[in-house]
Amino acid sequence: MSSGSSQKRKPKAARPQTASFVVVANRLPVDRIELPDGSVDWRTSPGGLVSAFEPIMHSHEGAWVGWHGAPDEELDPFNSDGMELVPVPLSTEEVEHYYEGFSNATLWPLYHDVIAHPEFHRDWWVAYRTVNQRFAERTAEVAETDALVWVQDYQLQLVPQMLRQLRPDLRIGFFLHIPFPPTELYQQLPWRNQLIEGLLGADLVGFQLPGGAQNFLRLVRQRLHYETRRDRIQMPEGRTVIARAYPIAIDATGLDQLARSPETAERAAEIRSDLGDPETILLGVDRLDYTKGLPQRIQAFGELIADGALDADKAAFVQVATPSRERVDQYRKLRDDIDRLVGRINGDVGRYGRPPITYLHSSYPREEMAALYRMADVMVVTPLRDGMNLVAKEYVACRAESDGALVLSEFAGAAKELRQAYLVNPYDINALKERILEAIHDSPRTKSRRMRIMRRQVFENDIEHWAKVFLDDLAASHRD
Ligand code: GDG
Repeated sequence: MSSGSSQKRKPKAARPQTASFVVVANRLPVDRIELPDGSVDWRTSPGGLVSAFEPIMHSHEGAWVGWHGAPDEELDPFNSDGMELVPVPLSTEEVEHYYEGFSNATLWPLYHDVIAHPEFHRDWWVAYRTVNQRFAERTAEVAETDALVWVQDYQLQLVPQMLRQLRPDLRIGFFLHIPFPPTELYQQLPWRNQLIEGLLGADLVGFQLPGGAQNFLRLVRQRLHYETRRDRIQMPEGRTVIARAYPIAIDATGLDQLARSPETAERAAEIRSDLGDPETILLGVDRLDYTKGLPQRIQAFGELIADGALDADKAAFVQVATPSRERVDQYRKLRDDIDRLVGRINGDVGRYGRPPITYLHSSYPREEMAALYRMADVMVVTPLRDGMNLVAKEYVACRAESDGALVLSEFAGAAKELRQAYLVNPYDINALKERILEAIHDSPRTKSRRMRIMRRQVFENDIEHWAKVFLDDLAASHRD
C-alpha cells in the first residue's frame, strides 16, 4: 500500500483539520522516501494497524497523531492516502530518553517478565512525561467535540489521563500491544502509580489477553484501592473504566490473496531451489529482539543436526531477523550473540555450499514475506514472552492448501487461540527439539486437520473484526 502522494506543504503553523476519529501512536504509519529530484514523499508503511484503521479513517475523516521518524524536525500536518497525518516532533535527546530509554530499556523488559534487566533512570521518566504531554496536546487540537480517540501502546500510557484533563468530552480508548506483567514484577517500577493513573484516563483499556487485564485490575485494587467489579473500575470522580481483552488479529484475507498469487508461488519455488531443494525447510521470522527466543530455537535446530536426528542434506533452517532498536545496548549484544551462535553451528555441521542455517539480518517487502511463509514446511515461533505474535497468524493465513506446521511457544498470546499448533515451552530445549521433529514427521492428514482448525480461527477473527469490537465497546462505554 503506497501513497505516492506528495506532501503538500501548508503555511507555517497550519492547524490540522479536526477529526471525529483519531489514532494516537508513537509512529505515524508512513516512511519518508526521497524522490530522484530531491523532493520528499511519504509512503504508507504496510502493517496490520493501518489496514485495520483505513476503512474507519476514510469513513470518519480520521486523523493519525504520531512521530514521523526524524529527530529535531517539525512538520506541518499533511495528507497521505486520504489520512490526515499529524506529526509530533521529538528532539534527539527525547528519542534517546523517551523512546530508546524509558520505552525500550525500562518498560519493554519490565512488561516482558524482566527477561532482560529493566533500567530505571529519573531523567528518562521526565522525558517520557514531557513527550506524552506533547502527544496529548497535539491530539486535543485535532479531535472534534465528542470524538473517538484510540491511543496505542506502551510508549503512550500517560496520554489518556493527560488528554482527559485537556478534553473531558472525548471518548478515549487505549490498547496495549505487549503483555501486562504480574503485579509482583510491576511493583518494581518507581513510577508505577503514575502509569496506572495515566491509563485510567481512558474509558476502555484493552489488553491482548484476559490475564493482562486481570493483572491490571489487581494492581488498581492493590495500589490505588479503587473498587473493581468484574472488568469495571469505579473511579473516585464517578466515571467507570473498563479493562478487557481484545486479542489482536491480522488482515487474513489480504494475506491469503497475496500468498495464492502465481508470483508468490513462483518466488517460493525459487527460494526453495536456492536453498538446494531440501526435503524440509524450517522458518523463523522475528524482529531481532531478546523476547523472541532466537538463541533457544537456533540451539535446538543445531543440536538436531549434530545428533543426527535431522540430516543437514535434507533439512534447512531459514531465520529472518529484522533489524530492530539497534541503538539500545541489549539489542547490540543480542545481535553479537546470535552471530556467534549461527557461525558456530554452521562451522560445526555445515558442508560446502550448504550451511544448515541461513541467517538473514534484513527486512523484506510484504511479497517476500508471503513467499517465505508459503515455502516453509515448518514455522518456528518460540518467543519467551510475546503479547500476541502476528507472525504465527500470518503463517497460518498463507497456507491455502492447509499444509505445513506451526511450532508455537506457550508464552505467545497467539497460543491461547492457536491451540492446534505444536505448543512448546521454549526454555525447554529438549521439548523444543521433540516438537520440531513431531511437526516435521506427523502425517500430512494430522497436519492438515490442525491447520484447517487454525485457519478457521484466523479468518473468523480478523483485524477488521478486532477494531470493530473494540470501537463498538468504546462507543458504548459512555452510555453504560
Ligand atoms: C508487537 C508485540 C504483537 C517482520 N519482519 C518483516 C516484517 N515483519 C512483520 C511481521 C509482523 C510484524 O512485523 C511483527 O509482529 P509481531 O506480532 O510478530 O511482533 P512485534 O513486532 O514484537 O509486535 C506483539 C504486535 O505488537 C501487534 O499487537 O503481536 O506481541 O510485541 O506483521 O510480518 N514485515 C515486512 N518485512 C520484514 O522484514 N514487510
